[in-house]
Formats: sequence, structure tokens, C-alpha cells
Amino acid sequence: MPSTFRSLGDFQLLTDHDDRVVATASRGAIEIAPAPGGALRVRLSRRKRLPKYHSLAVSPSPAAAPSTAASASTSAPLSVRSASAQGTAAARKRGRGGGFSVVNENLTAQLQFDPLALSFSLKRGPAFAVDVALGARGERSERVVVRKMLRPGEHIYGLGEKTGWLDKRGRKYKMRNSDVWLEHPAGIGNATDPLYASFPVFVVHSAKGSYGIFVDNAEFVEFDFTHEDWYEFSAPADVLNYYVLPGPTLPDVLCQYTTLTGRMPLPALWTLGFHQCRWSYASEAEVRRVAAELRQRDIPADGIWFDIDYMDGFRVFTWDKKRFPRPKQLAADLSADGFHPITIVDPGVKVDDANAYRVYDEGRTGDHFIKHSNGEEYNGKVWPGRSAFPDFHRAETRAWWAGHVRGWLADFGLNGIWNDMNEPASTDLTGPILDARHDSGKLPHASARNTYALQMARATYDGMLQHDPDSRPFILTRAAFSGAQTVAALWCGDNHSHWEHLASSLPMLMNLGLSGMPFVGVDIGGFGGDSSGELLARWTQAGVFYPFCRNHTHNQTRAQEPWTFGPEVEAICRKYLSLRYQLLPYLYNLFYEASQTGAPVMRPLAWHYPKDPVTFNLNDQFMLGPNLLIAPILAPGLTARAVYLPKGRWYRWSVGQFGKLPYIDGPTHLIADAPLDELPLFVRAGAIIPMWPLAQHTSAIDRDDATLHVWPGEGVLDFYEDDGATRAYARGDYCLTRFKVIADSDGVAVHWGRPKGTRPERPSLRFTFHGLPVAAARLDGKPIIVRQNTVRVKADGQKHELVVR
Ligand code: MIG
Repeated sequence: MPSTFRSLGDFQLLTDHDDRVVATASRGAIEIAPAPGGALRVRLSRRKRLPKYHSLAVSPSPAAAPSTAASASTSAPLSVRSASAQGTAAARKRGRGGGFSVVNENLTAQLQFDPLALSFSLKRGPAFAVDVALGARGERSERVVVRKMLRPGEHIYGLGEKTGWLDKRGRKYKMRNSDVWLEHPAGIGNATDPLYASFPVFVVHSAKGSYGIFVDNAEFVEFDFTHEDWYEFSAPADVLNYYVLPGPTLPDVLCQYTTLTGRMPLPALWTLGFHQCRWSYASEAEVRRVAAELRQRDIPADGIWFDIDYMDGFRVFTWDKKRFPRPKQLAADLSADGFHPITIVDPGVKVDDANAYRVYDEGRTGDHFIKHSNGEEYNGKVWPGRSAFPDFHRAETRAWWAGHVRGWLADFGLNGIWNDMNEPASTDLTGPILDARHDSGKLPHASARNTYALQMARATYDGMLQHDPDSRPFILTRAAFSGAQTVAALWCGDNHSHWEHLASSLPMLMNLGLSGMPFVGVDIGGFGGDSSGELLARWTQAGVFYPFCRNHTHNQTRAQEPWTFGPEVEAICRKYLSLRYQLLPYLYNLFYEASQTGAPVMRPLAWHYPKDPVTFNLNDQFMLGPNLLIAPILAPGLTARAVYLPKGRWYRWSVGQFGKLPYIDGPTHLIADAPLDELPLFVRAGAIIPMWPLAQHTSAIDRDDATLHVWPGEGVLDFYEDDGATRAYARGDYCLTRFKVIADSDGVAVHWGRPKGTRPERPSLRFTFHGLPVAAARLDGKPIIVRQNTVRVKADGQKHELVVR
């Protein structure tokens, strides 16, 4: 323990309030309170008095527990515990020997008095999250420190967007939203930290189960996982707040965490399509050319992006009139061709001459910019030059910004907003940004920085909803904090065209998913540096399985659109992007699940195989939902790779080939062939995977024409369908049908029930069976026609049984 460490001192007094318990010691206090979703909240103070609890991450009205048993398409149903939707469950408290316990639903906190320490347990379960030391440290004891026991066999996941392996053991991490540029081909082991976003939440997982800790402090929180027997987290604040998420499974932890911090609402379907970006398509002609090429070359795409050069001198909410003389017409033409235009909007507002730039003038008059402690406007240098920064922690400023966003969308017919530089990135001009104050001077920068982007995204979201109250706003953000999942998707900033950055995207994105952030991706092909044809081909093969799928590159690098490396690479990109489009109903279903339970879309194998130690730090494979296992090629020159298949039966993906397919029974390692045009992709026996016919953009998809692809085995699909665009689903306009597949020695049966929701069913449904030759089919006992392993069934809202042999 460093010499400056001070314990909280001797226990003095226990106060039992109705909704919380406070133990005071000579140099501090601990408060324990029940929290929604069966969690407990702990507040550790280095003073004897606890200020009022305040959080920008934990919503005052917690997300409801999953309302249906529809935890989507998993062979074994998710064991999601029902959370108490209404506020907190009352604590049951009882004294015991030298301690005291607080209980919320199944979770008990045991408070020991001498020395003050906490441990937790689920009914009859062993103790976990056991304190080994509590106190404060630093010259003025300015950092509150919690140290807890770590056991052999325990692994650490989460922490959001971090470098390093899936398992965070062996590293220290800091939460401080930062604009970073990794010059070197730093691989997974690269120690760059912090990055752009802060998610101070982690999961401790072992074959015995999982629990989570969410450190609810926006200050620069630090984590230390370098020790054998304990881990530590600390915050430079008077009070450290943390929630214990009891699990006992990974899905439980995510459900508990997102009950507190909220879940991602359903995205608009188009946002799951392919996005083409570059810094920058800097003229109307260039944007039109790229859009036309995507269509001519049959590269399916929905998003087309406008990086900073569309603006007039980088002034936000303006267009460069020379290069974009008719932005409204341009957006309308793009929309007519199935593209969704998205513009970048940075926080920095150009400091301009009086009456030259409305946004700056209004910002000054309305007191909307952050100021130094002496009351002067903080200015830093960003793209527009000298700039001021909106005070997004202030409600009036958020409303002002929302108004601009609303106008921006309405005036030009745009569909999405891209928030960059929102850490905020800035080169100080008027003095250090750390001296700036937020929320009308009430909040020091060190407490406001990590939530700056979150508050900006919330303002943006509000503006987008004002523009169209029935829409599903789309925001892509670089910086973020816990809770950002409720308003934004995230990409991981400036990666590079290095194989190592393709490889490191897997653990980074999987850990973001385990931090409650399902809609994530990295720049496909790499942002900095020149990509190569082989790298782009391999990156696209992996990237079509990222939840967010965008090709993007720097303005000083060679072009990186799918066709720029010749016909072979173009064909590979087309093949895999087309597969993504056909798989969109499966992907959309996973987003539905995320909106219900907080489950990630892109998952480590440990999510589905939590007792299998081979999965615990498996960095080079991932699952898209329960049924697809992706093992991308992550290094040049390879035409085969080792793949781990966990317990159960697996098929290599081969839609289009019928008859008997070879299968592999796990757990096993195998060498999978992977010529440049093939990605090792496996499907779980018992999978039901909905697919749509291929189209070049989401609005052209015939969504009534769905096929359920079935691989023999045991499985469930809760097939969720809605209009993919509006909020009508919240009024019941959806169709949710549960399909079950059961296999026996000589055939497969699919059962389904009456759909839920008021949305009419699609007129019919096709089933295609894989892995067995189908000679005959019976629907509710009556023979029906089979062609190419496929049968078509008319929808009638009733229960049915389909058996094929
Ligand atoms: O200082 O807008 O991460 O995606 O293309 C660079 C230009 C600012 C950084 C973003 C990148 C974007 C670029 N931006």
C-alpha cells in the first residue's frame, strides 16, 4: 500500500434510513442502498458527510425489465432476472455480530465494522466483490480507493473502448476521454490509454459465474488489474459511487447494468446497412460519383457521409456554397436513390467577427459557451481555428443546440449526425481546458469532461426527435460515457490500416458490447495509413459482422472504397456486403434483443459458453448472436487458420448448397480453409436464421419475402419484425413469432406459435433446410411441396408444425 494511503478510520455510527444505510467512521463514511434491477449501490466518502447522489449515467427512471420472454434466438433461454421496474426495492436490513447486512432481492451486502469492509453474496452463494482495503490516497487524500479480492480463474471484461486483450487482467486503465493518434502499428498489446470513450464498468467472470461493478463517477477513474490477488478502482473525488451487479451470468450482469444506465432503442433498419465514408467527399460532384459507383457496381450501401470539408470554413451548421451549392437537392437525390446522408457536426464553434456567424453570436448572447474560472470564455484551437465550446451540461444550452440540429435536418433532409472531436479535442488558447467550468460554472472540467460527449449526444438526439418525433434518430459518436447507448452508436476513432488494428478491433468491440454499448464498429480498411487490397478484403469480411459497418479513411491516404483495389477485392467486398444485407433480419433481431435485455450484438464466445475456459480470453473469434461464429483472417498471407468450435455441432456456412453437409462436433480446434475470397464462418446446429432477398439498399428490400434457414438441431428464434423506421412498435405495431426447431434421427420439425403484436404477418414464409436432403414435408400432418430443400407456408396467424424428412 503506498505510504499516502489512509483508511477510513474506526467505525463510529450506523444510521439506518428507510432507503439506505450509512456507516460513519472517523475519516469517512459508507452508504449502501438498494438499486433497480436487484443491484446495490455503494457510496464511499472520504468525508463524514455524504453529498446528495447525482449521476448523468443512471437514469432516474430505470429501463424496464424485459417485458416478454423474448430474449431472442438462443438455444437455452437467457436467464434474465426480472428487474423491479418501479424504483428501488425496499432494503431488508439486519444486524449481525460485528456487522450489518443490506438485502435487495437476492443480493446481500455484508458490512463489517472493524475495519470497515463490504462483501456481497447471492442467496446461499459464496461471497464475491470482497473488500480487502478501503480508503483514500494522494497528497491530500484526494483519491477514494476500493480494493477487492481477485481469485485465480477470474477474468475481467468490459471497460468499454480499451486497447489490449479481451481479458483486462495484467493492465491498468484510466477513464479520460482523449483524442489520440496511434502512430505505430501498435497491436492488441499496445498500451495506449486512455482512448476516446469512458465506460467505467467491468465484469468479473469465471467458470463459476459473473458479477459486475459499475463505477458511477464521471471523474478520471482508474482501474488496476495488474495484481494477482486483488484489483483496485479509484476516483479523484470526495465520493466514489459504485454499483454491484450480482449476475450470476453474463447476460444477467448486462441486464442489470442496462436497467441502471438504459438500453439502446431499436435502430432504424437503414443504419445497419453499409456506410461509405472518407475524409472527405468534398464536393457535390464527388459525393454523386461515389454514390453512383456504389450502385453501378452493385455494392449494397445505405449511408453516405459528409466529413468536415462540406462546411464553410469548418463552421458547424453551414455549407461551403462553392463545393455544395445545392445541398438540399443533393440530399433529396441521394435519398431517392436509397442513400441516407449523414453530416459530421463537431462541438467547436468558430469564434467569428460580430454578425458574421449566427451560431457564435447566439452562443455568446445566450451564455452558451464554457468559461474559465475567471469568467472568460474558454477558447481552443480546432478545425475552424479559434473556437468556443458549448456548455452541454447546461439544459438551456442543450435546448439551443437541439434547435440547430432540428433546423439542420429539416432544412437539408439529412438522416444522421456524426459527432467527432467531442472529448472535446482542443488545443488550448486562452488557458488550460482543465481550468474551464461547465454547467454555468458549477462543474469543474475534470468532473465534466467524460460526460461532455454524452450531453452533446443527448442534445442532438432531442433535436432529431423534435424534427421528427416518430423517428429513430441516428447519431455516431467518437467520445462517450456510460449511458451513451441510449442515444448513439460509437466508432473507435483513428485506427490505422494495419493488420494489428484489424485484430485488435475484435476484443475492443466485444468489450464495448460487454459494457452495454451494442452499436459499435471501427473504420473498415483502417483510417490512418494506406490500406492494401488484401487488408481491405479481410477487413471487409470481418467488418460485415460488426454491428456498425463503415468503410472510412484519412484525407492523406489512398482511396479505399471497395473497388479501388481492382476487381478481385471488389468482388470479395460485394460478396460479403451482400451477405450482410441478406442477414439483416438476423442482425435486426439481435438489436431487438439488445433493446430488451442489454445483450451485446457482437459477442465473445464466453457469452454463450461461459463455463468453457478456452473461450475466456479468445481474442480472434467472435459470435454474432447465438448462431454465427466468425473466425476472420487477421494477418497477411494466410489461406487457412485455426478455429475453436465450442461444445455442440457446427456447420461451415454454405447457404446455396443443399443435401448432406459435413459437420464438426465441438469442442475442438480445426484448421479452416480461407482462400482470399472465403471467411471462416460457422453456424450452430439448431440455428434458425432469417434472411431477406438481396437488395442494394434497405428500402429496396422486399421484407415480406423472408426465408428462415434451418440447420438441424435444437434452437429457438423469436423473430421480431416491424416497420424498421418509426416508433410505431411502441404502440404495438410489431410481429413477434417464436419458432422452435427440433431434430430427430431422420428429420427436423419446426414449430411456431401465434404471433404477438398488432402488425399483420407477412403473407407467407419460406423455410430452407440445410445439412440434410429433404424428400418430403408435412405441415400439420398434411404433405406439402418441397423444392430445393425449401417449402413455402402461408401465414394465417395460427400455430403450426412443419416436419421434413
Ligand atoms: O482531426 O473530421 O476520427 O474519423 O475523418 C481529425 C476529420 C478529425 C477525426 C475522426 C475522423 C475524421 C477526422 N477527424
